[in-house]
Amino acid sequence: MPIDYSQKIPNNVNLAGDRRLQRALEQWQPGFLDWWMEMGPIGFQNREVYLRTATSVDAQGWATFGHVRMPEYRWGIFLAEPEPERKIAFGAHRGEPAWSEVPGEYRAALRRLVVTQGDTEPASVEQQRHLGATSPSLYDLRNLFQVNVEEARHLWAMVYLLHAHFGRDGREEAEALLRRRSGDSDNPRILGAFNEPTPDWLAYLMFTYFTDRDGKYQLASLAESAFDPLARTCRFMLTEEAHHMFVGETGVGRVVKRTCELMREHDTDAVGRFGGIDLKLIQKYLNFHFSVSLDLFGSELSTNAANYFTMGLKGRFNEESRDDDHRLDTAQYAVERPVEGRIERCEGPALLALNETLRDSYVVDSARGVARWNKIIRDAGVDFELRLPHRGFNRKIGDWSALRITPQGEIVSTAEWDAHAGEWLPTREEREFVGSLMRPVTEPGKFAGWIAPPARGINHQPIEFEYVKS
Ligand code: BYC
Ligand code: FE
Ligand code: FE
Repeated sequence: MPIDYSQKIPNNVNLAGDRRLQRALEQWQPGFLDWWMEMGPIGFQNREVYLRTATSVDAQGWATFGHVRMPEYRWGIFLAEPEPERKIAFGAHRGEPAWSEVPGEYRAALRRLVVTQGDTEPASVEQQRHLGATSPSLYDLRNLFQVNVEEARHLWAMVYLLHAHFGRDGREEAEALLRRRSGDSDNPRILGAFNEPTPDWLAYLMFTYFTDRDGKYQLASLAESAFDPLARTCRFMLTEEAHHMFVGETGVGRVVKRTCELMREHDTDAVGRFGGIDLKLIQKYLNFHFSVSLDLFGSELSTNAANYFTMGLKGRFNEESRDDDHRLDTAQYAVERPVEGRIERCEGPALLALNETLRDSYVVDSARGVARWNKIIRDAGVDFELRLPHRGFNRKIGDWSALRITPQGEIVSTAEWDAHAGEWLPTREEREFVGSLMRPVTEPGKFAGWIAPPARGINHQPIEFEYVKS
């Protein structure tokens, strides 16, 4: 079904054919817009931004680009096309037809997953709302806003499921999603990383590289769900997610490139006085955002994850291409864990290790972009290598959180950790320094001195295009 843009809420789920649901969502819509005006990007709500709007949901889907004011962005409900006769690919119900409704016995668990996923989306918009004031270019400003409107649409995606499939408690959860606030001590967002501030553009670029990538892996797991509406909505969200990670990978790459240029030009590692960000400091930001994002996968061994899998609610990354029984009745999986002061690989039931299995895929994927950043450094003739820290470093969730682990993966005492933390994570002074570089550049085609221009513009437009009109 094509997307119907004539409706108050654009959709491809024939909302007009279900008046009760349509009315309920139309009642939620003003609250959403209030939230967007209150917690969305500060200072740019009246500006025209060159945004992409989805106009089709197939994988090669094309999109329309044009200048729009963000509050007029057509947030809507877009599900990937159904797969005819789709069968459940894993768990106790493997081989049975996928569900179009929520089975009563799985309602609470499924609602929890949908709410947790939905909560991260507005949280990220809240975390990034003040960045517009210090954008390094109009190109970057536009990308920030593209990410923001799409994350807000991801909230719509989950709210649709709550309204359409979870009755009254679903509607209450949809309201609560508009009430929680990132970093609020009374009513915070659900997951840790989404309550951290995103104080500057380097933090934001790292966030879109590392934290949006958690989104990719979680959405891909939910895209396997036996609950077909969830699977289809996540499949479409993943096509939007690709751009968010592109912003992160190319953005950090451009910072790295600029730093290397300054290093060559001034023949020094310390580029701070020339308005750049030292590679060592980039490494510290990387350490922080990688470790915080690893926490988002949950504990190494998790009965929640095992239950979600067996129930058919949340699968593995690329579930169908895996060569096993897809039930994990007897399968084993090796997990790296701290055991009595040593780090060991322990075999255990694969079913319990699903969070770690997903984290493993994420770590491999994360390393690919780091390798591309290192190529930029090598090509500039600079002798330095960025590295992912050990997975136990700076963890707050799971087995590692009880210990202090260096980026190299050594177990150390709390005293030793505290003495060295400033070498591994950005210090307050360093964050202040990066903050001091964040001065807005608003002339089309111009870029702040700490970041290189991109290789090309958006949608074949030139780099000096007026991506955000004044
Ligand atoms: N912070 O069995 P465990 C995205 C809780 S990002 C706080 O280890 P489980 C995006 C947990 O709830 C993708 N609490 O965990 C990116 C549990 O509580 P109970 C978001 C945490 O349940 C950028 C207890 O600790 N999507 O889309 O297996 C921009 C023990 O938990 C945390 C999803 O997360 C934490 N980090 O797994 C915008 C998908 N971790 O039961 C958007 C849906 C764990 O003791 N969520 N806890 O009360 C899930 O699949 C699971 O909830 C999790 C946790 C993977 C997050
Ligand atoms: Fe999202
Ligand atoms: Fe995202």
